[in-house]
Amino acid sequence: MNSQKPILETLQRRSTPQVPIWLMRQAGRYLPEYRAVRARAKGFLGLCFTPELAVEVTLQPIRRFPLDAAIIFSDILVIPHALGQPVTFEEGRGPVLEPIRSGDDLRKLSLERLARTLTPVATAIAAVRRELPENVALFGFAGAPWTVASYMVEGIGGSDFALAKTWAYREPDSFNLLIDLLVDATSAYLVQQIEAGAEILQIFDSWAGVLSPPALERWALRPTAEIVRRVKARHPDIPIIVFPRGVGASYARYAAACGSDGLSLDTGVSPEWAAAALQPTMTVQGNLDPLVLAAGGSALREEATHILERLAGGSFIFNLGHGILPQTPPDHVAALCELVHDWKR
Ligand code: 1CP
Repeated sequence: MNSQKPILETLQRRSTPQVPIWLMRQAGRYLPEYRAVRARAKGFLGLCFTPELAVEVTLQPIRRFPLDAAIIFSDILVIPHALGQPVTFEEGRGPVLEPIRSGDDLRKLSLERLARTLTPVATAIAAVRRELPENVALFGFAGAPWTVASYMVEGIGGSDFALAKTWAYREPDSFNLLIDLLVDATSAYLVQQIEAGAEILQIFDSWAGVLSPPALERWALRPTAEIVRRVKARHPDIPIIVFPRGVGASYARYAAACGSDGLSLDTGVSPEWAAAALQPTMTVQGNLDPLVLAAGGSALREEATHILERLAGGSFIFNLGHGILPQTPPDHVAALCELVHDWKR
């Protein structure tokens, strides 16, 4: 049934004639048609929770480029919102949350309204599935507990994580209650996405790389592995890709212990190393520098070729090492898709 979808074939470790490609954050501000829809939505969460609009922006990059997958338009911070934590998205500033800082604050959160609040995402997933070309697969996604917790505790992104880490180091038992709550919420939400029609999942741990190896094991790897285990217990045939950004040599720990089918590599991972250390047991995805895509020209051709030469011989999905940047010219995305699909294995 899925045999025409190269990404699903790849995740079953079968070789396809063309190297499949999709791009993290492929829907977004670099597309003028996204900015137009965003301008008429009631805020960013209004865009995520209005199925008609979420479907439209999910399909925009698919209409423009020969990508092998769509990813449902939403955000990792819909989970804190659905648990009852106020979240807003401010123009030019990114997400802002009313922070939770202690075990006491956790009492404000509840799983009770989770599935109902997130139903519009499921509705959008079902609608996208009806519209996608038959060779294009649909990703569902969520953030990993550590990354989502770090936004919940810090209140903003891109901080130094001092508050989240201090809580984790000083009061691991109460921090663990937050992580466990996120494991429950995220597992349930991912199952909901599969049952609505998601064919692959990606779990984003964008801030895994700030943790020491023991903290990584406890707060990032183990909770992520538990989510993978729970989702696979219900839906063993749905492939899962994990993106533990910035973890360096600990990618090998993820390959050994997180139970996913694929790993998404950040830009700093050497493709030679990934081919030797990860690809024998995992599908790997990555890892072009988003700034190379924004720059274009000969740098784009050289860097993309460097990655393809080293990884396209094994189980491989072309992607970026992190999300596409708003200043990226859409023409560069078209050129990259062509280069990847023309690659002769
Ligand atoms: O106003 C806007 O339009 C805001 C920009 C924006 C967009 C387009 C945000 C706010 N979220 C999104 C969509 C989004 N976020 C997707 C959609 C699907 C696609 O890929 O096309 C996905 C998968 C995400 C995931 C996400 N959100 C991550 C994980 C991936 C990553 O980039 O590391 C993270 C960390 C977030 C938090 C977030 N939401 C939005 C912003 C600007 C951020 C990052 C803030 C920060 O830098 O800390």
